[in-house]
Amino acid sequence: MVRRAGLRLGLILCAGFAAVSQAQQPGFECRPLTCSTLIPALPVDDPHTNDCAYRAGNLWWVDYVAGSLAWNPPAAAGGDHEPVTVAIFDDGAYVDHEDLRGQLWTNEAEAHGKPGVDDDHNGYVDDLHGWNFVDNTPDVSPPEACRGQVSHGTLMASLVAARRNNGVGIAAPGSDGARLMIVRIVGCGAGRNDPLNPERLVRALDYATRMGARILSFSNHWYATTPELDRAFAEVADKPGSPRAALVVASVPNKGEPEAGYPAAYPYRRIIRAIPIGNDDMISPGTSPAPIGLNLGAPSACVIGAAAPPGHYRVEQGSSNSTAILAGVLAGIWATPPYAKLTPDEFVAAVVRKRMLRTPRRSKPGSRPPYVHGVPLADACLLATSERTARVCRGQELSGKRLNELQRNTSGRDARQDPRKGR
Ligand SMILES: [Ca+2]
Ligand SMILES: [Ca+2]
Ligand SMILES: [Ca+2]
Repeated sequence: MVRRAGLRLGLILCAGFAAVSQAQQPGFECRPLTCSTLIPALPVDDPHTNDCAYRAGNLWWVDYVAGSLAWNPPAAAGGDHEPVTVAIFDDGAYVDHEDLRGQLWTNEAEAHGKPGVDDDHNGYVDDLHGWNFVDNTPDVSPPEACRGQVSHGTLMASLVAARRNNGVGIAAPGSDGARLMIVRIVGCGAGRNDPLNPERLVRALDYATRMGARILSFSNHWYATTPELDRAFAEVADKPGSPRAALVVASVPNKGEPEAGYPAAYPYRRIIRAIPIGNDDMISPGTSPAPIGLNLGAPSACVIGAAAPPGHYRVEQGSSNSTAILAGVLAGIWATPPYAKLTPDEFVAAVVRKRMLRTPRRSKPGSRPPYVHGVPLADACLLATSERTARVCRGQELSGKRLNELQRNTSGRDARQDPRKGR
C-alpha cells in the first residue's frame, strides 16, 4: 500500500490587508498599493510595458529580478523567443483569467483534433492545456465546488507568465518566454483537504515531461515520500541524459519548518531551490535549511498576482511566490536566443552554475546555516547588454572585472552561447 504524503503549501496572506481588498476588485485602480517597504517602485525598467500594476510601480519584484531583460528583445537583438513550457503543479488554474488566456501551453494535436477523441494517443482525451489529475478530466480550472476559494495555482501561473502588454493586471519575467502547462495534482484551496497522492504525482510527472515541459514548478512541499516517487523524481531531475530530463524549481518553506521537505530536499542535479527574500534583501526569517546546491534567492513578500476570473487580483507573501518568480526568470532566460538550444543539463551548467550562482548580487547574510554568507539573488542580468539593461544589473556588466569573469565563465563551448555575441 502506498503511503500518502502530507502536502503543505507555503501560502500566507500579506500583512497589508487593505491592499488585498483593493486588489481583489476587478480592474483595480492603477495606483500604487502600499504593502511593504519594498513597493511601490518607480520609475520602472521598461516604460513601454503597459500593464496596470507595472505602470503603477507595484511589480517591484519584476525589476528586482531584472525581469524586463527576459521580455522579447528587439528583433535586431536576436529576434523572438522560443517558448519554454513551464508545468505548474498545483490546484489547477483559472485559464479564463484575463492575464492567463493566451499564455497557455497548447497540445496542438488536441487543438486541431476531435472532441472526445485522444488525438495524439497519449492516453488523455482532449488534454488541451494540461490535465486535471484530481478529477481525471481535461478541465484544469478548479471545479465549480472550488469557486470562492483561493486558487493557489492561478496565482503561481500568473507570477510565472502573466500576459504582458494587455493593459491590465500584471506582467511577469516569463510573460514572453514561458508557456503554462497546468497540472492539477491537489484539490480545492491548494489541497488542504486533499493530501498529495504519490501515485497521482508520478503520473503527473510522467505526463508533463512526456509532453515537453522543460521546467516543473513546485510551490509546495511534502515530508513523506515513496520509492516510486523518488524514482520518478530521480529520472526527471537527476539521471544524466534522460529523455525525461527537466528542471525542477522547488520551494523552500519559510514558516519555521525544521526541514525543507520534498522536492527541495532531493540532492539532485536539476533541482533549483527558491530561497524566499523579504524586505531589504534579507532571507525571510523562518526559512528552512536547504541542501547545498542550486539555491537562488527570489522575492517572497507582497507580490500581486491573478486570483479569480475574469479579472481579480490579490497580494500575497510567501515562499510560493519566490518559486514561481524563479521559474519565470529561468524560463525567460532559457527562451532567449541562443540559450533556447540548450538541453536541461547544458542550461544548468552554462547558465545556472556558471552565471547565476556567481552573481555579485547576494542577499544579506542569514543568521544561521546554511545562510550565514547569504545566497545569490536570482535575476536575468546575464541578458544585459550595453544597449539594454536593468537598474539592478548596473555596475555588473559595465565593470571590467565582471566582464573578465564572464569571459572566463563562457570560454570554450559556452562562448558560442553568450548572448552578448552578435548583439
Ligand atoms: Ca491526448
Ligand atoms: Ca480530442
Ligand atoms: Ca497583464
